[in-house]
Amino acid sequence: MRILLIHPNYHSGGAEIAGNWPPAWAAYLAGSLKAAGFSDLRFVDAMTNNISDDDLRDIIKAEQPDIVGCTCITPSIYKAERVLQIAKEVAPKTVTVLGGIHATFMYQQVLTEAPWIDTIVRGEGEEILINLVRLIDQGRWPADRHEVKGLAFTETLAEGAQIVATPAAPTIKDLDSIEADWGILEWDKYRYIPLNCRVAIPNMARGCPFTCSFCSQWKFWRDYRFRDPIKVVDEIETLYKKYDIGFFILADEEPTINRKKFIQFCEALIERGLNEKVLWGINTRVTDILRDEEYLPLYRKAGLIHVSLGTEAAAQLKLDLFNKETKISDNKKAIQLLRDAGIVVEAQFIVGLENETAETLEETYRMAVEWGPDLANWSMYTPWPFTSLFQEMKDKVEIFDFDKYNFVTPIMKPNAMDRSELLDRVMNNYRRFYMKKALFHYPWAGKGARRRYLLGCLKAFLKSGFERKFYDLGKVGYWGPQSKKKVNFHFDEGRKLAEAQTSDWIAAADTSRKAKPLIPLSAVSACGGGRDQMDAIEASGAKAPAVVMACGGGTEQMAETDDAAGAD
Ligand code: B12
Ligand code: SF4
Repeated sequence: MRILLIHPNYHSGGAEIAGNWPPAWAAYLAGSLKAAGFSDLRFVDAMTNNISDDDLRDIIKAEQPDIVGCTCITPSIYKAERVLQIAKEVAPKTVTVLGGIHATFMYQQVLTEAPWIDTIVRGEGEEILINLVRLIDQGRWPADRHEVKGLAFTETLAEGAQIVATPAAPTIKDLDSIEADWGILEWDKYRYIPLNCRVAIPNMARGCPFTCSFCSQWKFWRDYRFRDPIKVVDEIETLYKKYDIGFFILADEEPTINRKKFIQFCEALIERGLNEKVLWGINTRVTDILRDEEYLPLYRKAGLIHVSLGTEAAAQLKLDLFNKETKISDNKKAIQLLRDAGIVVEAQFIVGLENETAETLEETYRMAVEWGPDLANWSMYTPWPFTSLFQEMKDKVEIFDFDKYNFVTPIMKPNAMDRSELLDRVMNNYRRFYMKKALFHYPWAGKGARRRYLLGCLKAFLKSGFERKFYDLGKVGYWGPQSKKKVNFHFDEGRKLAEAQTSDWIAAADTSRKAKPLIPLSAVSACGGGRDQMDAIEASGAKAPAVVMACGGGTEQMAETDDAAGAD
């Protein structure tokens, strides 16, 4: 049974300007497949190696795999569909499998527009893929495919073709049962420009207990689960000793929510001396930083150098729309605390909703200067069709060309300006912010790792600026304010929206919560869980929280409890 996993060759000038990143999905799936006895496996990273369709065709032809598995997020969906089309053309007997978030929720549309895809794996891939591969190995594909949970496929019946989804598979409760096989990656390709070293993306926790309205992640992973922090440190030790990584980011949505485990993780890194060898970064929430003020020096000592904070907005109204349940004043405080602890802090703003104006964009710049983060990031609001915010505003979305759903292309047109004006103003914020930082901040930011890191980030920015990759500026033809009238986003306006399939998914999530109902309600509410979660909890018959706090920092947070849902 020969399996070929492929990461599609999709690029957009956002986070990837910091270097080449190893696709974690492939390592985690490969580890599980090998543990189940399927070791004839190869991985092709078409993105990092910038592999053309023709070259990919030759590779697949030479391999003649039994199964080709490809990943997709929303923006890479068309590239992923093309990868599997090529696979089908050159190896017609191969079973083509697509996984990842976009296909999970948009399987109807994907299977309709790409009928060469034999099946979609919905949700977390490890267990479902093993079940699928076993079925194929036993010669029971496609006859018994209904028996595998978590699949979607097209079935040809007498009445015609019909798209079928089998019941959603349960989430993987014991994340420690998964061991990544990082050995399938070509390690010398994965370099992090700011530190000029190899980079990895291990995964410590899956899911998020919050329900921000613009975000798809909490919905995708359903319940929140955490690995044994010591096992994660073992993995990092291997990544350091065997693959020579010098930096990693945790792939997690929110690794700090369980403070007790996060502290164990930090202490184990220190005990093993890994903190002296490897620096790392995380995404997290403002509320956790405020809660953990006293632990920030420990986090820094453990090697944490970069925290990307979901500050999201400069206006409280917008935070409320996002169901973020944080306060503007919290943002400033969290940034200051991180900087005081010697940690590089990045503030993220989401811009480009329909009510964005020149003034609101200016306000985000003013806030970025006033709050004083080391790095700031203005992401274009991207209406993932499976999010609650999208459901509320879908009448106003005009562009369904998912290739451009990438945080750097303005998908929404604000009422008060056109898209190129929006891009220009965002660039104006970047120019002013980083000019100030480059001249007055980074060169004087002490002597240690923080300064080195910041100068490295500046190098990555400059490199992508010169190459015109930053924000896809080269592709859209933006050369500065004078060129804004000529900008062309190359939208394919012929693309139409199809409904996302989330209802069975939400029902499955609710069921899994019912099975393990004791989400510490104080934690959920204290950290900003919205109605969706609360409904699930109430439906489960659990007791409602006595106090619903607007933002984090409650004494009963998950950090203090081990039997919290997702705490282990
Ligand atoms: C690390 C990361 C990156 C890295 C590395 C990407 C890479 N090479 O893999 C970098 C920095 C390059 C990056 C870039 C971008 N990213 Co990014 N990234 C992430 C992050 C933080 C973690 C992803 C990860 O590794 N997760 C861990 C693995 C194990 O999970 P997974 O990939 O989902 O895989 C599991 C399942 O999906 C499934 N599965 C996945 N693929 C397959 C395939 C098969 C065959 C099967 C069976 C199963 C399966 O099984 C896996 C194991 O359970 C996520 C946010 C998050 N916390 O998840 C955003 C995220 C994936 N990124 C996102 C985006 C939009 C982008 C960019 C477009 C942004 C930009 N303009 O720079 C680019 C696109 C780059 C590209 N071509 O893929 C969005 C996607 C949203 C969406 N709805 O599509 C996310 C979710 C962030 C967000 N806030 O919304 N990203
Ligand atoms: S905190 Fe909000 S934005 Fe971050 S992963 Fe959770 S739901 Fe998404």
